[in-house]
Amino acid sequence: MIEKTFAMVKPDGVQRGLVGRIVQRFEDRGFKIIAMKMMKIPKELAERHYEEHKGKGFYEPLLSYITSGPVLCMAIEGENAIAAVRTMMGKTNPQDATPGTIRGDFSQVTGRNIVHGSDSSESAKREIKLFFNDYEIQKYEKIDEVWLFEK
Ligand code: D4T
Repeated sequence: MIEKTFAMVKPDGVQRGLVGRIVQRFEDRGFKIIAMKMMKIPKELAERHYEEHKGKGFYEPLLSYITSGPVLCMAIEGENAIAAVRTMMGKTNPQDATPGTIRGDFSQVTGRNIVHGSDSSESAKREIKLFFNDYEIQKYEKIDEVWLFEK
């Protein structure tokens, strides 16, 4: 099923100059980037994004990390995109992330795990809405689609 998901290169990924290589991986897979923007996340938005973690020990450090510098936000579309993008990112703790995944190749600790991807269809919808306005989501056909998918 064709799905839309939300993905983010976190402040450490931006600072370490990994934006291009991370975006490249999604493009190489044939995923369609349907929205993209850089922003410094305001504290209130970070709190809404991570509201499920409120009260946990890592919540405050997580908020200061995610608001510490610009991030790159993306909406990505493709076959089974929600799970597929998470698989490409690897496990939350980079020590458990397989080599070949983004976290497994570029990061070492959970608190600096360089990317975020929505973990369910509900989160994907919620996060796309949280970070993008409707007019920022592009609806377009890419010329490689006839070769990426069966008719
Ligand atoms: P995100 O949301 O950043 O893509 O991470 P995950 O979806 O892979 O993992 P998560 O929601 O469980 O955690 C959100 C965020 O919190 C940080 N974290 C998490 C942390 O610093 N310590 C921890 O013990 C956990 C579980 C990392 C990601």
